[in-house]
Amino acid sequence: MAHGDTSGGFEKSAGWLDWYDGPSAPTFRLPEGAVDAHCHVFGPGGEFPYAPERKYTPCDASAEQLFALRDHLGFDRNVIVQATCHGADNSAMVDALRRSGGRARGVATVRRDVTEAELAELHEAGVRGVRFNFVKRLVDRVPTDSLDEIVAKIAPLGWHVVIYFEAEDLPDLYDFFSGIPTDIVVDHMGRPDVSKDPDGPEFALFLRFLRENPRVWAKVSCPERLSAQGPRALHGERHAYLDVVPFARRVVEEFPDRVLWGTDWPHPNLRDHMPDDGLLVDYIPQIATTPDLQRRLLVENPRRLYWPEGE
Ligand code: 0GY
Repeated sequence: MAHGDTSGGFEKSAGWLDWYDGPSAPTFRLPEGAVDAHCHVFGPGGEFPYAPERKYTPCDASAEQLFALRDHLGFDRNVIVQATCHGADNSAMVDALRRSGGRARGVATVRRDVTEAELAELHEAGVRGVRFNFVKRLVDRVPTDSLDEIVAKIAPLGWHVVIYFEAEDLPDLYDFFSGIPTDIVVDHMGRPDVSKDPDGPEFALFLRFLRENPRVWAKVSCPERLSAQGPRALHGERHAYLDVVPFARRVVEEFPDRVLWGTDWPHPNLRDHMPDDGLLVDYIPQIATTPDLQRRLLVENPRRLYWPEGE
């Protein structure tokens, strides 16, 4: 399979950018044992067909390609998150977990009729969480009505819930999310509008959500997706996405034990630019400014959540 192909007779969505082949070597040296806590695998479509209800068809991005990126950037482990283009068929993600030699854990998407046996199989493969997508462009229906039922099934396994939503929807969903009884991980800081003031009411609500709910964690990931400025380098060629920094840095500094970071490779649905993953790694020391914060963000926190049993 060549880079940028989509196999299995599927046609890649128009305007879809291929993931960046040949990422640069980061200048920032990741701490030993670092975890890329948000990334995906796509297909290959010929082996793991894309879901009929998908809102986009990506180019293939295989487990081998993900593991090559992991080694190139200097990560030790991955958390592979189920993406909507595979719906509730977790087989590509599970296959990647099984090939990882224990170096990947997963977050699945399941339907309300998932059985105990299916959950046990996912657990055995390395799944430790279930994802609910509230971003309206990505799903036919937001999963408000199925969430409670699914959470009742996964809670006994010690799994957590991953939620993806946009900042403008948090006021309506605040109470609903606050009632989830498990740990909750929010993708990409709840997608703040970074053209707004980090001290303004919209981001203040997100910070309040974290303050009032000690079981809520945040991924301070995806500057490339949130940035209005883009990868423009302002203070030296390896500093990019500066408009996102004040948001992410604030979350890291106030909640250093409840933050995670991931590349989001292979970066679905980006139409303006495709990030160089080496440059994304160099973004990390701008938001986690000391070795202690970096170790918590990249090693201790993800390991506590995904490898609580230790090595
Ligand atoms: C991400 C972001 C996006 C897509 C998905 O599951 C998905 O399809 O999460 C997006 O389009 O913002 O984290 O991969």
